[in-house]
Amino acid sequence: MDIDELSTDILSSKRRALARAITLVESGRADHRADAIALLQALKDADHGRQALRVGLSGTPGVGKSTFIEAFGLMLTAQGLKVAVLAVDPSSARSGGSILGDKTRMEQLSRDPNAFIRPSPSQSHLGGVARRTREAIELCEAADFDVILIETVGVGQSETVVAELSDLFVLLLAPAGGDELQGVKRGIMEMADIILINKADGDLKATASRTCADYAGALRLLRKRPQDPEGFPKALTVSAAQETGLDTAWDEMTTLAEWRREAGHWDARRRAQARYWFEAEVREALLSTLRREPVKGAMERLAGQVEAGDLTAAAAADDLLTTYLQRGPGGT
Ligand SMILES: Nc1nc2c(ncn2[C@@H]2O[C@H](COP(=O)(O)OP(=O)(O)O)[C@@H](O)[C@H]2O)c(=O)[nH]1
Ligand SMILES: [Mg+2]
Repeated sequence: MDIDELSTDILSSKRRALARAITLVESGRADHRADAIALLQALKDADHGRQALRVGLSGTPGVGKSTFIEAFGLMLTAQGLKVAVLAVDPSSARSGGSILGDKTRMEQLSRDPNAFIRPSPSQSHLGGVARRTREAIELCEAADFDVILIETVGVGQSETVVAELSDLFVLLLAPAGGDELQGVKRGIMEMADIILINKADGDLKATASRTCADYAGALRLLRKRPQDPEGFPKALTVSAAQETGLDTAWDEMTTLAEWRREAGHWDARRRAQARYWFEAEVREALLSTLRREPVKGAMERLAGQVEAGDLTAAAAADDLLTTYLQRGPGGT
């Protein structure tokens, strides 16, 4: 694989090169992994200075994510912006289909020359999906995309992953009657920069406005975050189907992003995310070492000795780590 050529082609925004590179970072083969690492480093070394606005988008199935991305994406490409759509879909391995599998709802966007849609590959664990998405984001950014939409189904942990991958985190909700805040976990609320109540049209319009007011109230009760200007996080109503409120949503996103950029929060967040993912890579690599030979077998043997009462758990763990991680005994 010619890494220099691939890197040059990505920097020249060649779509096929971008698609190939994403396939490369998705591969589980060791030689592919080495190429992927070299490619990503080559792009860093090129110092292209390109930054897309990375928008994380989360919501439960049926809330209208695909419909929203299609309409919102087309609005942005019509403004001349280049838009990439990626997904963090921890369920894809189980369901066999990806979150963006319903490409029918994104038919127009997928044909748009200024858009690039990449479904989530089948992966067995969230860590693998997170890494692939993080690297795909870097590739899209190097290929000069202006906006990267990162979609996820709200299943708890995956929102945290998406928040750690994005500059802005948008939560999509459906209109709901009653005074229950739809069981949205406080932790998720606290991550949101903008809450969009979708389906604010037809019979649902009035309910959507009430739901929006409820969430606006709930957001005001949260502790003020240093990375927010006055009035953020905020709740808005939109209709992806009727394509209303999308321009306002975009205005709010860019206003917030600009403010954060000027106040230094944008760079600070990206630096913190870089550190977070480095540490995650190290942890993941250590864990996979444990799952591979020779450590796996050694662990099995030691476990047997612990079970039999011949070794204490602490002594066995110390033995394993000392032998295989070249760590001094008793260290942590
Ligand atoms: N009334 C209305 N229906 C919508 C809107 N957006 C999506 N839907 C409908 O909600 C259903 C789920 O939409 P979809 O985009 O597939 O949701 P996803 O599972 O979050 O990707 C579909 O039947 C859509 O037509 C909207 O703005 N208004
Ligand atoms: Mg969908």
